[in-house]
Amino acid sequence: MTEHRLAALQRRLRAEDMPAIVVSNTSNLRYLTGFEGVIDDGINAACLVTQDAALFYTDHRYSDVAVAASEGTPWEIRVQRESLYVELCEDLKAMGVAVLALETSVPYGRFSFISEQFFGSVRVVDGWLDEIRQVKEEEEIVRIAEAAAVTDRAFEHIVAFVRPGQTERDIALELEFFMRRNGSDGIAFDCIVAGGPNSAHPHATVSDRVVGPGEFLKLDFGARVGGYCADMTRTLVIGTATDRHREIYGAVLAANEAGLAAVRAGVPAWEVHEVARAVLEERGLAAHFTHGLGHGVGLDVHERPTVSPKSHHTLLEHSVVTIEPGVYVEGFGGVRIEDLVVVEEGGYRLLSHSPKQLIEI
Ligand SMILES: [Mn+2]
Repeated sequence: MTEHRLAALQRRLRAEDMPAIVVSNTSNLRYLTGFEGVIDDGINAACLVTQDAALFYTDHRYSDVAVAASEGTPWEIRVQRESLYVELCEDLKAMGVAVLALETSVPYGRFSFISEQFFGSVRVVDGWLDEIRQVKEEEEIVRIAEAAAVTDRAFEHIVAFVRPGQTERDIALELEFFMRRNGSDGIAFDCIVAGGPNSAHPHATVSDRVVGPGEFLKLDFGARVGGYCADMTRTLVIGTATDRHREIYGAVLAANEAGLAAVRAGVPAWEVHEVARAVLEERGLAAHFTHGLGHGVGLDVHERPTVSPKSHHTLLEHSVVTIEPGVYVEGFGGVRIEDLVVVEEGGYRLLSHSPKQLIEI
């Protein structure tokens, strides 16, 4: 049951003296209502939450399942007659709500439409749901851990599968198929499989390039279980590793371990980034580490907190974050080693259990 999530949002409304908020971001709808099997990426739906009411608007395609899912919850289902937001604005008027909060993620067209339809004033608020979502409940952590376990099994499978002569696309498809075949509903994001020079691009897109000896092969992928994502990166060497491969790999692994060791509840996220970056600095490789150390993971693969030099977030107990330092050498290749962890009071609990020693294939 997810009533406490709704209650947390209603507390925020009271604290901010805000009469109501419209939530239409799909992950936020899913989180807030807890409706299973109702909300998909194509849904036409919105939540209207006031300080003491919760209304879920959708159209007739979803009305039966929404009504069934809402049984025994505080949610009242409203089925669209002509236009969802016209009717929502009429309800606001009937309730006497004069100020309405919208999320920053609301598309501009919808923002304009609501602004025109709503007789009162509109205010955009930042991150209210993201803040609530940052601290995971036990059942959410269980799902993320399951997604991480499927991801680990996919890594074990792909290490046995990969051969020189395959293309990045062959390997990415195999990863995706394995995960979906073994309990992943869809995947958390498009698998990144990047060989040789392509591995020097942090978020390379999968190509038809053939993987060959003497190259790094970077694999960044994640399963999704019960709506919750996993995210892990491992980097292999095809053929025999050279001293250059070992130097870069060893530096990234040391940065990954230092970053993990800095994780605990209450630490500013930027400090954890800095600890890992300092390890690469000592080895003269910090200039090749060009992104943040990590990010929160949950219903979305990238969510609060941001673990980067400019982050103002703090690691909170029961947040789930990645620790993923990387070194990218243009024209040669790149290494990233990414683990998923639960932040705990005095440290962390590792959810990614795939081996991290250098693997040569
Ligand atoms: Mn990641």
